[in-house]
Amino acid sequence: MTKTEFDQKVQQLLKNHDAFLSTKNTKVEKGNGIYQRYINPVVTAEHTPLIWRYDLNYDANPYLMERIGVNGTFNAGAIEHHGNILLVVRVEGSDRKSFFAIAESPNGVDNFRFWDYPIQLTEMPDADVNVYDMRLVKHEDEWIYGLFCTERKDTNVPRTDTSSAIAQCGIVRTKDFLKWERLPDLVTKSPQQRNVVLHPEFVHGKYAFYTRPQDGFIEAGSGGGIGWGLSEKIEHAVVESEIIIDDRSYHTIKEVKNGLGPAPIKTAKGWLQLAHGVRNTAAGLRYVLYMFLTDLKDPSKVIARPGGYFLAPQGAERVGDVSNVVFSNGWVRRDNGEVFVYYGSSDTRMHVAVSTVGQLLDYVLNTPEDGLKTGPNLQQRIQLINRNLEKLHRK
Ligand code: M1P
Repeated sequence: MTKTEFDQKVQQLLKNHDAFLSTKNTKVEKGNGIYQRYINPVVTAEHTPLIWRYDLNYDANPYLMERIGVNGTFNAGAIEHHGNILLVVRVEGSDRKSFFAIAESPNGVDNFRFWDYPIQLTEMPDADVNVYDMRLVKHEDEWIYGLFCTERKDTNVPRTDTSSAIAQCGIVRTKDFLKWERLPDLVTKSPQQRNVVLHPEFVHGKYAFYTRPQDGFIEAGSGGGIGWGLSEKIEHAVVESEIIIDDRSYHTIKEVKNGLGPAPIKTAKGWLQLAHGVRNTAAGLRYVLYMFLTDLKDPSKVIARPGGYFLAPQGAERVGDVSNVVFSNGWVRRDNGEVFVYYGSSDTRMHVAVSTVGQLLDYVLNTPEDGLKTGPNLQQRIQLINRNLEKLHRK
């Protein structure tokens, strides 16, 4: 390739990429009345800037190769900022390492464009091996916090065990999304912590955390469930004791494990909570999203538990690097009551489903609770059928 051809090809690449980023997204026509999915994923590996992947200099890259690949973009934290939607996306390189980067959209459903530079976290003395799944929350102390999973090698295992890892909760804060202050990792009694979320308000004058204590990196062991604990400070956050507010249980969508998603949304009737539940199957783990409502004054008290899942992987969402997974750690409530639920599918790409506070409250308050057995759950359905047959004058 001559230099002229190279330059023309670069221009074409940039043009094609811009056209791709500008693609309009449209609602999936068929909905369930609870939320509306969108046809296209909102952020994919292809959305990442070309300057992150290609070396655009002829002398250094005469074949115009992709130098450093991106494998996936998923599990993003979300927030509204100056009227736009910001996603702090988990970007996974082809080297398996994740980092955080901000993608911004004017409408929250398409035209997401990454900022030029990814977020560069300050390293702690015990450096992160991998970081992922940031939950953003605008706290009443006026900082915007990002809580994320920091993963390091478990060094207390035989040398031949090259997989065991320890997950803990890293904490950063910002006011402008440009400067990020790293605080010491959260300290709890659990050997493993993932899916930790900061509650947006003080509770009894303290910082309140949703946790997920586990024995193992993958297995819940004697731990598991969504936990809750308070800390005096955020600068050296310590949760001395955790209570489980939403347990995993046999023959439910959260039999194997569960974990909170994004920070809850405050409504007149309680805190709307979104979480993921995991069950095992012959085809491997299946991750779905579910919801519940907690008390306004005591956010650790569950006051409504709709049975079953809220959103499960569907169609193309079911396939990816870790198939049969949906995972959400970001949602945004807009001033008009709309709620944009961002979710990653199969640890590969990001999607949005749009609902409203009214719909979500109706869903959590009126969906019957799981009776935990076929008998009572079938009775719930029979009652629904009876009501409908009466309405249709067939009974
Ligand atoms: O691979 C599925 C998900 O697995 C983990 O979730 P959990 O801690 O509940 O098992 C996380 O690594 C998450 O990022 C991932 O999507």
